[in-house]
Amino acid sequence: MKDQRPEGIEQYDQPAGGWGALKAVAKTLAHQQVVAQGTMTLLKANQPEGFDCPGCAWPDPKHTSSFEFCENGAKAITWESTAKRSGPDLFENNTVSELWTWSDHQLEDAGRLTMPLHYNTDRDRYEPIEWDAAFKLIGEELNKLDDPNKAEFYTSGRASNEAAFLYQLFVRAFGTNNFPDCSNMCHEATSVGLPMSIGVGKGTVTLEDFDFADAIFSFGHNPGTNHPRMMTTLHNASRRGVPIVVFNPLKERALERFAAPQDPIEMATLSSTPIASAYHQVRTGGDLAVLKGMMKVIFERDAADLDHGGAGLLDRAFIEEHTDGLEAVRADVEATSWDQIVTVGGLSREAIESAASVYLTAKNVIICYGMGITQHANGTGNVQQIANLLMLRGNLGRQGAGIAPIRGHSNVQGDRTVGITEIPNKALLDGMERAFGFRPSGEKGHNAVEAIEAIIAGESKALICLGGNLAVAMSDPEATFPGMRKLDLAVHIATKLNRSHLLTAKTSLILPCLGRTDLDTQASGPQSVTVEDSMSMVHASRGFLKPPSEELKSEPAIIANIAKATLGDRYGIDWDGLIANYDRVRDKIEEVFPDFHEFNKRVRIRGGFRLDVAASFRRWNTPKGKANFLVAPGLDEDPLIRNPEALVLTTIRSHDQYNTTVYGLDDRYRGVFGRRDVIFMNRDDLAGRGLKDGDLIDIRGLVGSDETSHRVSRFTAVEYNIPRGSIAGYYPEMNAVVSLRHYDRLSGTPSYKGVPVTVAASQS
Ligand SMILES: Nc1nc2c(c(=O)[nH]1)N[C@H]1C(S)=C(S)[C@@H](COP(=O)(O)OP(=O)(O)OC[C@H]3O[C@@H](n4cnc5c(=O)[nH]c(N)nc54)[C@H](O)[C@@H]3O)O[C@H]1N2
Ligand SMILES: Nc1nc2c(c(=O)[nH]1)N[C@H]1C(S)=C(S)[C@@H](COP(=O)(O)OP(=O)(O)OC[C@H]3O[C@@H](n4cnc5c(=O)[nH]c(N)nc54)[C@H](O)[C@@H]3O)O[C@H]1N2
Ligand SMILES: [Mo]
Repeated sequence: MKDQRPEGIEQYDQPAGGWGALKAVAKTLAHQQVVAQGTMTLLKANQPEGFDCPGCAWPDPKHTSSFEFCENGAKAITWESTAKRSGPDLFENNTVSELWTWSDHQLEDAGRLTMPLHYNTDRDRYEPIEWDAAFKLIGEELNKLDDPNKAEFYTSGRASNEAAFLYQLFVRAFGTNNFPDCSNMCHEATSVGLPMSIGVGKGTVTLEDFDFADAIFSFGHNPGTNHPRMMTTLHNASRRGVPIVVFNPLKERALERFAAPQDPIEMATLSSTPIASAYHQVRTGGDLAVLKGMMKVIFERDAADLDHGGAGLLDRAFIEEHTDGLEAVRADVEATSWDQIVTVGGLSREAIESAASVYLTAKNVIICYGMGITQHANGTGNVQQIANLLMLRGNLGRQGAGIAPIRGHSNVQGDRTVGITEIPNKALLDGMERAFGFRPSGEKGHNAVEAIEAIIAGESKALICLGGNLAVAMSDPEATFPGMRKLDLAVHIATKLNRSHLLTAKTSLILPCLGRTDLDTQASGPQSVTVEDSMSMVHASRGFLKPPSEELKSEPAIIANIAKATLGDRYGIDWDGLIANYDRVRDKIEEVFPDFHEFNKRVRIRGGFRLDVAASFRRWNTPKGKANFLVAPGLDEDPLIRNPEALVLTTIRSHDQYNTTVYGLDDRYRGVFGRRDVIFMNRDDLAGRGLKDGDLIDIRGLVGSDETSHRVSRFTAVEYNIPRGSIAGYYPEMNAVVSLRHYDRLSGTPSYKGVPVTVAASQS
């Protein structure tokens, strides 16, 4: 009975999408007081003349010009174009200590920032400061450092190509490669893993490829919430009869059933379309086992086919001509027993065999994946096994087939393309020298975890953040927060207030910037910026709303001014000229990165253009010029998982949040309303600990912790359909149990989806 469930927990029986999604948008519009302007804004999202939705990085369908409805895109847009303001009164009436007690939701919900702010230590308040004074202060503080490597320059993936490019130019001219970015916490396992496999750290498919796929596999992503426009693609594929095989510990509603808000018949008849043809509830962290299991089946059936005089099931021509390393992978897979695979993967051998059958029956296969794959201690290994599986049957570099990492932030891929990387390669250094006449340092800089470690150790003294909420997004607030408070300089370029801004340093500044939806006017008139989506399409984005305050500057303008105040006329870079007309920034991008040839011309073509992804054409930019089959040894991501007391926690996004931005407290599709303090658990795991649905529990992380650290208390256990041994809770709250030292050694990606923990009845 419903009233026996914990408060706010209900069974959600509807399909994803449908009228529920339309109602949710109406509610968001009203809450942000943007009803009239809001609907107009929504109509311009992802349209040729409009702005790029700041929601996700899923590509726009080129051929349609009608409004593509997306509930969570609508939330992202209205959250930015809200009528609410964090003006001077807010900061005069509340000390930073008082603001600290506000929830993450309350901080951002106060509205758009309206003027530059400088922290007054004596009054414990942020106070207005003139822009010029702010820039001067930043320049002085940066120039006080005896080594440029003592500063960290963070980027969150909303920054446009133009902003990110100017930022890396400034930072490299300043003299460091310390570029921690959100990608380090997200798809870094892709950015590191895929170049080793296929010579490029990006996906190989285009949106059109989905029309030609014969089977689609989905590992560890939740498109109904995080990439809702992808549901149109999956919905169409399902209706064409394409099998969609899902691996996810949770039964995500949109991957089960989806009603397309665009589909008049489904809307009128309250019907929906099944999405997954098979749904495998893999154990958290069990993907490596499943992938090896599928390869094992393929090798076994291939051998049997050869024995019976067949031609085998592998694409031998492709393997021969294009790849290296198959035998080592075969040996690793053959040495892995079915017992191990079934135990670690949490799926039966039959289930894995049936998935392999779908794979073998399909001529063209696309494999999509998200954070369930990358945010593990063996995230890079996971990604590379996906590439292996595809290569066995030549499913790369041909129509309807390929690898599709589903990116996060709307321009996270573009930021990397235009130079936000702590490991600059020769092409980048050569390009910078060609375009600007100086050769930047080639020394490796800090990624996100390394930057935080250096800050905690007191080695790094200054932090500049181009967007984001680094302290809250990062693991281990117990270690991260006090570290941030030790800084000499903290600068945040932001649209809205968040907790990272409240971790004040000796000198702290908040610099308010324009968002995607705002009109950006510079000396030559209104400007467009450009972004790159998950499928390497580059296109323009132009905001049109009147900015929330006349004080706001664009991100490129803020960066150029910081650069001028810090560097003076070092290297003769004409910062004012560059920001007067962003075409000039794009000309420089083209000079540094030849792939952007005729950038200004091509970006003015409707729909933009695709950057060359060599692997899409079977050109492999690896040392041997071949795609590499790579071994990921073993199956367990962490020995602690073997601890009989341990459960593996995965940290997930609710339907009402954008990363650390919490729009609301509902997670509709999972049946959670009005709260986030819940942990999803299997019935047997509860019973085994003497617990039941609704009990208050304490959770303790086991990696790098002692009895008292990495603990959260008084969460409510919710009995849920999740495999035994796996539990799930919300990000960012659960970062408190994730150790900063727990990450993938190859890529540095924190293991947010594979945290060994213990759970017990609450002691407090
Ligand atoms: N509305 C909205 N849109 C977003 C975001 C947002 O927060 N809100 N964030 C953006 C960003 S930056 C990113 S990176 C993407 C994130 O998009 P996703 O990759 O979808 O991210 P998550 O919600 O973290 O969840 C991943 C899914 O993986 C599953 N999972 C967890 N552990 C495992 C595992 O071990 N194996 C497998 N196979 N599955 C597992 C979870 O059940 C969940 O369904 O979305 C982007 N878009
Ligand atoms: N436990 C756990 N931790 C995780 C994850 C997880 O799944 N589990 N996911 C990780 C992932 S995938 C990512 S990408 C990171 C996200 O890490 P971040 O990118 O650092 O975090 P966001 O929450 O996206 O940043 C939100 C802030 O960005 C600012 N902002 C919004 N729009 C703009 C803009 O247009 N310009 C500027 N300058 N600022 C803007 C606002 O001030 C807002 O408060 O978190 C990571 N952390
Ligand atoms: Mo992300």
